[in-house]
Amino acid sequence: MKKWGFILSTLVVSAVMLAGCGGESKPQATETSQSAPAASGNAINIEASNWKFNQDKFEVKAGEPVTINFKSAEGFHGITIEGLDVNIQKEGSKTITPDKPGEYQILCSIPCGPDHGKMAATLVVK
Ligand SMILES: [Cu+2]
Repeated sequence: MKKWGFILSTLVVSAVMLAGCGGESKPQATETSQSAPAASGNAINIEASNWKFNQDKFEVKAGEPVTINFKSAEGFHGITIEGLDVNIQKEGSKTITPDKPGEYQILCSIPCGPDHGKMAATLVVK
């Protein structure tokens, strides 16, 4: 919870700073820099639909914290990552630091329908 509070306040401070700087520069420049915070830090976005994930493979670096953002874009799904402490249902985020390089199976954790068993992706830790 503290983390989110920090991120939120950082965003607010950034927004205020951008607004302050924007007074003298052109509006286009402000818009471009506003998209920067979303890309900061290591994060992967996994989206589930009926019955697949948005990517077959997700790559992260070993030894670096990565935030896994999960969302059920269609239907009701969840994810577990075998060998890693990740279990998110419907939607949510979890930050992990995978230490060991390798390939980890990402599976749907909710019996979601006829092709539930086909829902699989790979997390590659390099
Ligand atoms: Cu499922």
